[in-house]
Amino acid sequence: MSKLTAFGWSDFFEKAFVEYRDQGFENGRVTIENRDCFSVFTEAGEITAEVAGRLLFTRRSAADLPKVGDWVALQTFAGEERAIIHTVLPRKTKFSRKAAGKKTDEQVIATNIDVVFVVQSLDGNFNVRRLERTLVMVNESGAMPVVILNKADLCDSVSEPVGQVREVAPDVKVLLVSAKTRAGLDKLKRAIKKGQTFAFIGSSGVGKSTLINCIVGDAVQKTREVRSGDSKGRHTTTRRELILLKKGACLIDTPGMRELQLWQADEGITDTFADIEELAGQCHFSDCKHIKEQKCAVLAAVESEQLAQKRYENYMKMQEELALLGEQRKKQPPWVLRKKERSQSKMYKQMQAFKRRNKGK
Ligand SMILES: Nc1nc2c(ncn2[C@@H]2O[C@H](COP(=O)(O)OP(=O)(O)OP(=O)(O)O)[C@@H](O)[C@H]2O)c(=O)[nH]1
Ligand SMILES: [Mg+2]
Ligand SMILES: [Zn+2]
Repeated sequence: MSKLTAFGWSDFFEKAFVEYRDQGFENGRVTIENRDCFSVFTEAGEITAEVAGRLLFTRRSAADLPKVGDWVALQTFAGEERAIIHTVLPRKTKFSRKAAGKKTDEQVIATNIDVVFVVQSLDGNFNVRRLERTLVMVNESGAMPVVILNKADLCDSVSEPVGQVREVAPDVKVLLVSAKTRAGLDKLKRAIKKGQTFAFIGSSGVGKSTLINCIVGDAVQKTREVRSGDSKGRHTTTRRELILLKKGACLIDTPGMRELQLWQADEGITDTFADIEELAGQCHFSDCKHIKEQKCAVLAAVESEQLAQKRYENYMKMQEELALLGEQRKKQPPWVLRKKERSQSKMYKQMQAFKRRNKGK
């Protein structure tokens, strides 16, 4: 197994990379994304890289720029630690959300993930509705979700939350763990396979970084006490980072996210709410919206309590959110956004300054 294969390189990427290899480019994986530069892991080790101007100006949106987890084609220079990222290779999976705030931009959190650990903690953070929402996003990403319920040591009746997860996600694996007492950690460690990439996602303070430290066996990630009283973390992890495990396999730590707004999640909803989608197929009207229509199988199931009211409401809320996102995006042509983004980029400003200086020469 080549070094890069242990960290996720596969035929999928090789096929796309061949033409670049022929042109003398090297392959590498983005481990850290900073404002203007990236850390990239290559056969020769970790290097710092910048994005090629051509890529910066031909991209359709910010989502096309390198993200943590991306495999890229690099131009390296003998004897130098710096490199230039020429191309981002096609992504196998992509975890996105709508950018926080009013913008209607896609924000790519991380890419080429095989398994997303959706972490919640049993100290007041546990929330089935948030779990449903996160599962929609993971299912949409193409990665496999696994639920981790951490801080089992702080909960007297663990079977209750576990049961609730099983109810909303019968096909998803649930790991009950405590990073503090180390209960369940063996199972978690066994789930981490060589050559695969695992991302940890969940609110601040649930213990993502602590779990990663347990797996690595070293304090590679900073962790911090949650505020007593409201179970809220303090956003200790501030950037996404891909961590290479000695045995092969990659872990991606992410900062706890306050908002998880959906980004294009039709398939994610279909997968996560398969029960409701199936019921919808039995509605009398094929375009039934399940709001007040006659002979609506979904409403009938809520009525008979076969479908939990709260689950139905959460489903409807997400459908509405997606419809709204679609409308807002239609109103805002893509070039408007692109122009705004470009005018803010450092490289763009430098280029403008260069042009001004050379004017009239
Ligand atoms: N009681 C208990 N505390 C835990 C457990 N796991 C983690 N903690 C504590 O929870 C606090 C927050 O843990 P972190 O690992 O920093 O949380 P995080 O999810 O990485 O948070 P952000 O980086 O802010 O997103 C730390 O004080 C940990 O010691 C656990 O299983 N039981
Ligand atoms: Mg953290
Ligand atoms: Zn209906």
